[in-house]
Amino acid sequence: MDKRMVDGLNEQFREELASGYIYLGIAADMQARNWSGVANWFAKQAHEEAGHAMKFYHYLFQRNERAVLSTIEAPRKSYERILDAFEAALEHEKYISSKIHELVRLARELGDLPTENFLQWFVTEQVEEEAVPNSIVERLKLVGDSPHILFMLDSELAGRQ
Ligand code: OFO
Repeated sequence: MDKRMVDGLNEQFREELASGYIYLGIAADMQARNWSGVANWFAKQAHEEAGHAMKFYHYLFQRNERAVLSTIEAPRKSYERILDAFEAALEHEKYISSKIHELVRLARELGDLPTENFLQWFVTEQVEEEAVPNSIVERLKLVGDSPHILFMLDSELAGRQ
C-alpha cells in the first residue's frame, strides 16, 4: 500500500481509540455525578469506538501492513451540563466524519479501491454517529435543564445495550 494511505489508516486507528477515551472520560464524569444512565450510554459508545479501532487494526494486517500504536492525549475531565457532553460528542463526531472523508478522497486519488470500499462502512456509520447525539442535543435544547426531564432522559439512556 502507498505509505500515505498506511499512515492515514494508522492515524484513524488512533482517532478511533481516542474517541473511545473521550467517551469513557465523559462516562466517568457522569457516573461520578450519579447520572448513571448517561454514563451507561457513553460507556457503551466507548466500547463501540474500540470496535471501530479494531476494524482499522485488522484491515492494516489484512493488507500486509501493520497497526502502530501512538500517544493518546488525556481527554477533558468534566462537563458542567449533560447538554455540554452531548454537544461535545456531536462536534467530535463531525470531526471524525471529516477525517473519514479525507481518507476516502486519498484512497480515490491513489486508486486504492479496496481501501475505498473498506471505508464505505465508516461513511455510512458516521451518519448515525452524528444523528444520535444531534437528536439528544436538540431534545435537551427544547426542554432545558429541568431535573424532571433530565431524570427521564437518564432512565432512557440507561437502556442502551
Ligand atoms: Fe464515533 O465513530 Fe468512530 O470515532
